[in-house]
Amino acid sequence: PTIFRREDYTAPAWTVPETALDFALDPAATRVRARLSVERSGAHDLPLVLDGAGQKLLSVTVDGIAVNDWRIEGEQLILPLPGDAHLVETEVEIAPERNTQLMGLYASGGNLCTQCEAEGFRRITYFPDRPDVLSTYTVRMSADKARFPVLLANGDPVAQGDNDDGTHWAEWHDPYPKPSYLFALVAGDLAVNRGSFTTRSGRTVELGIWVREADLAKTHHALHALKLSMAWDERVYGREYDLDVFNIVAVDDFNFGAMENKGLNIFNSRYILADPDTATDYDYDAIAAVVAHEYFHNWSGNRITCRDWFQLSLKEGFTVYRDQGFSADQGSAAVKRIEDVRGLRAGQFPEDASALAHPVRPESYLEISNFYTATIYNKGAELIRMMATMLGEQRFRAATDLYFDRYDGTAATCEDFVTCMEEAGEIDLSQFRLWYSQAGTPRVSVSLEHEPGSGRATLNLAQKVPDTPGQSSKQPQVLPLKIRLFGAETGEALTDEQLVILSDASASVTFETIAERPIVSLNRGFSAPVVIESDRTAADLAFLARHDDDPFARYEAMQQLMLDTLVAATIEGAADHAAVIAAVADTLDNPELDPAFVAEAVLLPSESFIGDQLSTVDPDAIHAAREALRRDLGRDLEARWRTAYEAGSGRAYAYTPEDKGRRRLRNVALGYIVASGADDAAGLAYAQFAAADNMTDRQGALTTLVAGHSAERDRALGEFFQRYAGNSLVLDKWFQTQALSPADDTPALVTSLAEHPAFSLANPNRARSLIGAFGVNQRAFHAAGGAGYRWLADQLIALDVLNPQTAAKLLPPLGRWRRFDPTRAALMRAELQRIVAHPGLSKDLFEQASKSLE
Ligand code: B3K
Ligand code: ZN
Repeated sequence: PTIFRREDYTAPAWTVPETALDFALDPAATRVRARLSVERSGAHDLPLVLDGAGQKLLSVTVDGIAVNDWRIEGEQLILPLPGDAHLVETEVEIAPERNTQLMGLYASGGNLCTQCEAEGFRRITYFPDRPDVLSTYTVRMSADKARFPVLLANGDPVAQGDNDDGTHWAEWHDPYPKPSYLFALVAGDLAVNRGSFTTRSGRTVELGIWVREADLAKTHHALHALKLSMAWDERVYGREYDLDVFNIVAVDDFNFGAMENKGLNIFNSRYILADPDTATDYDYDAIAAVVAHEYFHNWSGNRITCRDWFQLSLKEGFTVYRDQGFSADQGSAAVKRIEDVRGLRAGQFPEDASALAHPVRPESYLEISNFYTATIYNKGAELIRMMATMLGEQRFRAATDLYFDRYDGTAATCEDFVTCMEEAGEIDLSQFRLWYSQAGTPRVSVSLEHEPGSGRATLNLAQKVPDTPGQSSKQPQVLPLKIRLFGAETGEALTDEQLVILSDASASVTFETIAERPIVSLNRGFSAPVVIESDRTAADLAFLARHDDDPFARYEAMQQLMLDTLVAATIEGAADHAAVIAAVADTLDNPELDPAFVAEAVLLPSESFIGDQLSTVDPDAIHAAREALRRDLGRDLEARWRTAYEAGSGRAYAYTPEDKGRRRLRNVALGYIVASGADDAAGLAYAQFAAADNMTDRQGALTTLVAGHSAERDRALGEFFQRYAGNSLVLDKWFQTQALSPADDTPALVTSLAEHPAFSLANPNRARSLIGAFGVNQRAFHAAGGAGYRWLADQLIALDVLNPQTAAKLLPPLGRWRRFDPTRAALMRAELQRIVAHPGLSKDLFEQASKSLE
């Protein structure tokens, strides 16, 4: 397969200022006529090259005359053209109902919809399918009126009408030039929840959320979130919406979360539909975040797009940073930061430590779909955050203003963005750019010395960026570390918060007039996405967990204390739990802390995060160590857990930050009560399950029950399935909860669930709910013998035939073989080899599996 390289970029030889598309829509056979006005760019005699894939080409004309001097090379249509400007028309036929990849035009639940990013447009029509060819689109659609009463496309509606054969038509026009990956259309039988938003300059935008009729009542949260997002982007970034309509359509079959098509976002229905009975607090938060994310792309992605796919983080990293800021403003910013860092550590750090590690701006790829990763998205967002920290709020805003102003209407690069940060921020970011080119998570070691006599304290810092595939002997990066010193005796802050920028391999910072022994609060707010190795003792960490004024640092001290204990217990078979128990008790006893924060702070690090700290992951020892600590925390603090549980009980459901926090702490407390082994525990969990007036409490109780063995567990699983048999999003939770279970029967259960009549590989949400969840269940997936590895490989091979993109996304757990003992590693490698050798493998899965073997 062809390797695409960043260094090979060349500007397009032909531009396409205008595109007119005409669709005769039919699930079995859709005809697409494309009329492209093309212009030669610069002096050259290259032919016009149009990308295509999987379609039947019916005709080609140039300036209205049929031609036959074109040829197909690979999947491209090569057309020599004599002049500098022509009108090129093609007609093709495609079959949406046979499109199981869900890229291009496809059918979902009887409706037709599109997904074009990154390279799906070429599955609809022949076109220069690359993000730096911007064109103005006019789209005409016709379809059977009874089956497809609603016809939507990008931009504004222009005209519509009925034909006398039972079909109807509609025409849409998008005045903003856009790349082909932002094209969208939807045809279907849909109902709409309408709203409107008045922009700060007084324009009225008509909003619509389109779903199947029965789901209309579940669209209010998403519509509200959309309005909040529109106002937030005006206030925080000065960005106003630019069309008269903004539509969102929810579909059940979707390869990822949602898509920011200009004026016509298409969403996975799990990020739109919510009511208290079917969606958890987590779902509500995620819906608001994804609605905001896609909306924010209108500026960071659509008005300014990417020059090539190596620049993907230009739009994704920045837009994630923007949606994180939005969510932080809706509730507790501290808890949001904790959640984001937990996500980074669960998803991106392991990627950076694996064979699939790649820089935020990659150098090469086989299949671009494989690069929609936590590194591009979440590490990319951390890069923006570091620049924002170094610039300060005002200069960062000036820099984003400059960026939006200078590059509006163009396809830009990461370099363009950084240059704006430098110019408006009056800062030199030459060395900072290494964050874009070097992969791997920097490790920072920290020690603090104190001379009581002179009152001098010295903080010693050293950094190392680990080797990653194809990259070794890396240069030191720019690490903005927020720090503060606290007095070990008084608990007082001894300094202000300082921003230390570590840019050398090592450096020291000195502090004078430090009378008492200082303890350092480090990387406050997680100001740099690094791993810290410090010489702080358990007592120091417990101290910070109690006294630090930065909530993130406080959480972090607690996590580090737990992690040190769990790592020791894993290696030595047992550890002293007293310090952790005392710190948790202290946190639970502190009336000033917000319950949402307490819930985060008392939660033990996940089994896989503990594994990430070890040179060789021992899943069984980790599980045993963590369960032992959970049991002791449950027993020793049982009265406190019951108090916390009661404090959160007896309230009617409301989705407010306060109630969310209470529910979260209550469910965490329930987990510890069950871990204590108390006789009434399963009964208590079942009672919560049965009485719950919302999905957060119902699923919380179910998760707790599923983690153990009891009659209540089986009863709850059965009732849950019956109650939600007709709701596929909730059934996903039923599969997922079982696949994530730490109980010892999970491998067997997952194998049988794959045979369940409600399971299907064709729906990506369902496939992910079982296969994806099992892959990240460290204990179950790595159960001795390798049956889990074999099962995953079988599923991926089967899924690859239908949907390569989704299959490839689920492969990484198998690629982590280097982190495990030789027996497990050999079993994992054998499955990767089996995948690579499978005939007819997609390049998506081939790239992931073959790179994982290297
Ligand atoms: N831009 C899309 C992701 C497309 C993924 C293509 N494999 C959604 C988003 O990031 O907003
Ligand atoms: Zn995005």
